[in-house]
Amino acid sequence: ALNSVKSSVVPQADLESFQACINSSTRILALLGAGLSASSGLPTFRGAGGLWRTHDATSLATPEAFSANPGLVWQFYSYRRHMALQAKPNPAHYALAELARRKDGFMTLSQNVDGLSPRANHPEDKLKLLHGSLFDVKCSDFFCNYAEKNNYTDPIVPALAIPTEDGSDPTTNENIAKRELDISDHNVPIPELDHSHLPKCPQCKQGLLRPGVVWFGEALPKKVLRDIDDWIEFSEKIDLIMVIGTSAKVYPAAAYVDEARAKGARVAVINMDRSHAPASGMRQGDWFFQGDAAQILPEILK
Ligand code: BV8
Repeated sequence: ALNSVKSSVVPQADLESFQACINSSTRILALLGAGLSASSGLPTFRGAGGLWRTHDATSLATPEAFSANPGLVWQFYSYRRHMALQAKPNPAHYALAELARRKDGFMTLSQNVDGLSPRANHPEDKLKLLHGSLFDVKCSDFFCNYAEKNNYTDPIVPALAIPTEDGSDPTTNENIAKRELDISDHNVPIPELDHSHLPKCPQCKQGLLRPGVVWFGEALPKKVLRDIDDWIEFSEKIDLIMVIGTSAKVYPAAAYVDEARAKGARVAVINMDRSHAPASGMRQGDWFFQGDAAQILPEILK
């Protein structure tokens, strides 16, 4: 019989040793970052995509930015909701969902808020969203517990549709399409939106709604942290952690790499940038698959 078709993106030896490891593993973790969705057209945080107009994305992803200028922060998130809705899961999202279906002891920890893993039908019980989702919204008033999941209204309020020059209705399809161009144009001025135009909490009628994501300086969802700690505690040994498309700079998410190592895990990094190994470096027996996750994952997980 003919040799198996040579893999197009990864060295054969690495492919074979990795696939042997996957097949013999019973407990596997995956830590996902923005690089997983790069091929779906969504910009990453650092590197070129880390800018929205003239703002550094991480400076907008804070409670301080929201209380100082909720209109600006909502325009940033409305843009990301819009882009994520236009994007499609790529072959890597589907390959991970497939692995989650066939491997009982596989758990996915995603830092991504773009909703693409859920849209790739990733089994819900095998997917922990560490930083929430662009499509969850909640009340920003400390004393109100209003929260809503799967809010896909785009734009979430008419005012977040960038006004048109000719004053026509900005929420029509052609104007929304045009808005997409304007938003990516760094020169289009960001209109000042005051609170009255922003989404209001339907429960307490006081607070503004905010995106249901975890901002810098905010705690990750307690239930998510508990579920992950239980999964790790329950694991006698963890065989492998895949670190996919993440600069692994954000904590506590990045700490799961060392937690897995502490339970015996080998590490497989899938990243475009050879220099983006986890902080604790690479060890004997680890893998580094350099390139686009959307090409590499279907290859190494088949
Ligand atoms: C907390 C949701 C405490 C929002 C995000 C000093 C000062 C202040 C805080 C800190 C500090 N030091 C540490 C902290 C804590 C801070 C932190 O870690 N800061 C870092 C920057 C140093 N962490 C926090 O604040 C966390 N909370 O600590 O709270 C606490 C505890 C109890 C009670 C109260 C408080 C909260 C962190 C969560 C922040 N929210 N997102 C939003 O999305 O808008 S994090 C944000 O960064 C995204 O979730 C993103 O996923 C995450 C990490 O980025 P990456 O996913 O790795 O993306 P990045 O662009 O960096 O990298 C992309 C990678 O892909 C690159 O390696 C690239 O090479 C690669 N790539 C590109 N293309 C491809 C590819 N790979 C493969 N294929 C490709 N095609």
